Amino acid sequence: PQPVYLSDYQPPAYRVIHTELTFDLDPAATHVKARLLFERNDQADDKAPLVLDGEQLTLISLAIDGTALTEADYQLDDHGLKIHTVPASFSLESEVKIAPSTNTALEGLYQSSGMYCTQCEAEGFRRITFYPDRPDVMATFTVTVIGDVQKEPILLANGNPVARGEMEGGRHFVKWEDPFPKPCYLFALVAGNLHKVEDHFTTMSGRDVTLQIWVEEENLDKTEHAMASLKRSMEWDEQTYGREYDLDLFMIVAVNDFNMGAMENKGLNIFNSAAVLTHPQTATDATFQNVEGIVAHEYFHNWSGNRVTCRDWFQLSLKEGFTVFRDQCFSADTNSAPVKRIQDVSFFRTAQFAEDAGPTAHPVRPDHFIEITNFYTLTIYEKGAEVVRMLCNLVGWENFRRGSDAYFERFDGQAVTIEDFVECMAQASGEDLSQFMRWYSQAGTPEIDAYGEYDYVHSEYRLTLRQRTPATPGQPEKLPMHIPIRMGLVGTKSGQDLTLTLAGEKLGKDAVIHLRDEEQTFVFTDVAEAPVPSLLRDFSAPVKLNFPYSREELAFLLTHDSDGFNRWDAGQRLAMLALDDLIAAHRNGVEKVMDSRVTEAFRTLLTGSTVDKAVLSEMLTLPSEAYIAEQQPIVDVDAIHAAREFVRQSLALVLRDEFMAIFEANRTDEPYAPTPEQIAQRSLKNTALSYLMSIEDEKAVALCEEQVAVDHNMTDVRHALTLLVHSDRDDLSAPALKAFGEKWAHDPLVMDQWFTIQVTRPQPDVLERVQFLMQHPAFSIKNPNKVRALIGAFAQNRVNFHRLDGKGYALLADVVIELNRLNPEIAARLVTPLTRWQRFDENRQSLMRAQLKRIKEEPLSSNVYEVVEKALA
Ligand code: DPP
Ligand code: ZN
Repeated sequence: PQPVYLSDYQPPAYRVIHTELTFDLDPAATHVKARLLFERNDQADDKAPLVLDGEQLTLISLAIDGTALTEADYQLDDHGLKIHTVPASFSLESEVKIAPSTNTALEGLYQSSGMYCTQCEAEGFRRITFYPDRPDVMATFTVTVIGDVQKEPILLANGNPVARGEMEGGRHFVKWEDPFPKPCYLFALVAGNLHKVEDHFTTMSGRDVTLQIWVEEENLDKTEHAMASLKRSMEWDEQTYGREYDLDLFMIVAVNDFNMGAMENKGLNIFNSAAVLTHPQTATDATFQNVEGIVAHEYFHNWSGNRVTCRDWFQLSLKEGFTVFRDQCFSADTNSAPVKRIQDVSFFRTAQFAEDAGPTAHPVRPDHFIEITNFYTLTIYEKGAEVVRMLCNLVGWENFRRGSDAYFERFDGQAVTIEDFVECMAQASGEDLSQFMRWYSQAGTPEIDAYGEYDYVHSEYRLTLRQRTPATPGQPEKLPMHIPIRMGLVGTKSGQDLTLTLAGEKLGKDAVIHLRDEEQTFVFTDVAEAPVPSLLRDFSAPVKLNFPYSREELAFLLTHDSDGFNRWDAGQRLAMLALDDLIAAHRNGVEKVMDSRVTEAFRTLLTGSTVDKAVLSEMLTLPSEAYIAEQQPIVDVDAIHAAREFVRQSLALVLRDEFMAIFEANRTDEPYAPTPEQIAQRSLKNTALSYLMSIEDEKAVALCEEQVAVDHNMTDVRHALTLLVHSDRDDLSAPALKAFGEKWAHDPLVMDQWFTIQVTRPQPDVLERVQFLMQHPAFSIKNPNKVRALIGAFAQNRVNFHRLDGKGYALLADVVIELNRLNPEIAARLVTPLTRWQRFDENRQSLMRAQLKRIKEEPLSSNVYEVVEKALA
């Protein structure tokens, strides 16, 4: 497979003015007729051939302006069709045959639980018909769907239904019109025996929009939260960005087999059922919040993605980074803002930093790729969102909003680039953003070494910052980045933020300094007392910042920093220092000793804390094993696990009564509601229970059993069941797991949780469990959710996946090899943990590489090929 390059971009020679499609549905032989109105672009050569994409299509007929083409008129291969000569404007009629029932890749038109559905982003439409499958070709669509009256009573597509009727042989049709020009990746079709929940929203200009969520009948009671989230999103986008919905109908459909979380098809969003269905008995608080965020994300795409889309797939972050930033702000406004930020950053620093440091590292705007589905990454999405957040902070919200208004107005109905977006922000603010653009082109996480010095004599604080971005594949040399650092100086006597005066200018008590050079020194004057610097507040840039804090200084920031995020981060840094010592002790076979400063910090949090419950629960949570691993030069999975368990147990032994008091104080019999208050309370209570279970405290064991049995909500049940299963009390957990599995055998989303609970436990029987569960009737390798819940979750089980006999790696490779044939997109994603082999000891390195090589010997899809090739380069 050959890469495509951003620098090779050429505008299309022909544009599509209107697209008319007719689908005659059949599992093995769906006929798709297309009538496409083409016009040659002015700049194009009048001899330019018409090039259409098409894969896995059986061509039945082809005509231009009513005249059938013969084989001499065109050239057909596995990737498409080239028609040698065409007029300046013409209509192309084609008919093809496709087979939805055997489409296991879940791209294009396929079947899921008996219904038909589509996934076209990025390049799935070429599996539906011959078409210029690129986002810079935007057309209006008219779509007629013909199906069986009994099997497919519901026939949906984008836009508004304009006609429907009965046909011969028990068939019927519905015709849909989408008046907004769109690229074909936003096309959608759904057909099946679906049921709907309906609601309404009145837009800011007073238009009534009908809202529908379509599900299988048994899921009708699981749509309430998604509907409420949708209405809140619509209102938020009006109030925050002035964006109004544009069609009279907005539909969401839940499907069980889906590669992604959800898809923003115009007027017809298709969702993975895991990203839309909730019920207190079946979904956890985390799922409720996730659903809210994804519903918002897809809805927000209606403007940031659909009305204004990407010129080419290298610009993917233009819509994804911006839309993730928008959904993050929405969730922050709707829930606890500091907790949202803590959770996002905590995930980001673990997973995106790892990606940015690994063999598949790429810039927020990549400059080449083999397979675009491999680029729906944390870098494009989450780092892209961090870059937009920095832009927003750099220009200020009001300018950002004016820039965003200009962007939507100027480029409505167009396919544009990241420059177009940033240029709107530069114009709205007058800022020079040229150096800032490097965030889009340079891969890798910038590292900042900071050093500070207080001069008592002159009352000055000198802060020196030095930046360096490590080499990444294909980018050995990096230029300095423009890094905004929000900061304060916290007086060690007063415990208060001191006023910042820089070069004679008073900046207030919390300010942003701009690091642009490789090294810069900032001299703060009139600093009345010795300060501790609080740097990178609210994680103001996606960088690693090192400052030689003492443990006393971190304990001080933990209680005094005015920035909630940095208070949390000080606690994490303090815990990390203690963990580092314990990891070293474990490796050297020396007795482990708990750092009393950590214990005392926890005691203060548990007894005298004024922070709200949601934040408190985060502050009581230790860095994850994955995050700790990211901080080590060589990952020692066993030492990390042992050290972290030691800290948990030490804290639980000393602070048992305090944890128990927190648990008791936060129990409630209130009926379940996914409100921020209740979520915070449950989170805090369950965090306390986790500590108590780490020492298998008898009372805690009884409380877990009780919490599973009361079955008040899935958050509590799942948490308690997980604690039991992950403890050594198999006498209790085995019957509880069995009962749970039987009770929920009918609910695929709950069975996913049942799989995950079992294969994430630390006990050494997990590999055998995975093998056993792969034979379970609820498991199917063709369903991406099952693969993620069982195999994906196992690969996150650090002590078991990284077994020294290599069997964990071999199991993953086996599954990747099988999935490579069935669903290349999911296979390529699943292989990720093996690509991080450089981070481990030599023994594990060679075991992991051996499995990568074994995969590489297979006849590979371009998806898996690209990832494995990079990993072994
Ligand atoms: N469905 C994916 C998302 O919303 C791709 N657009 O991010
Ligand atoms: Zn998106």
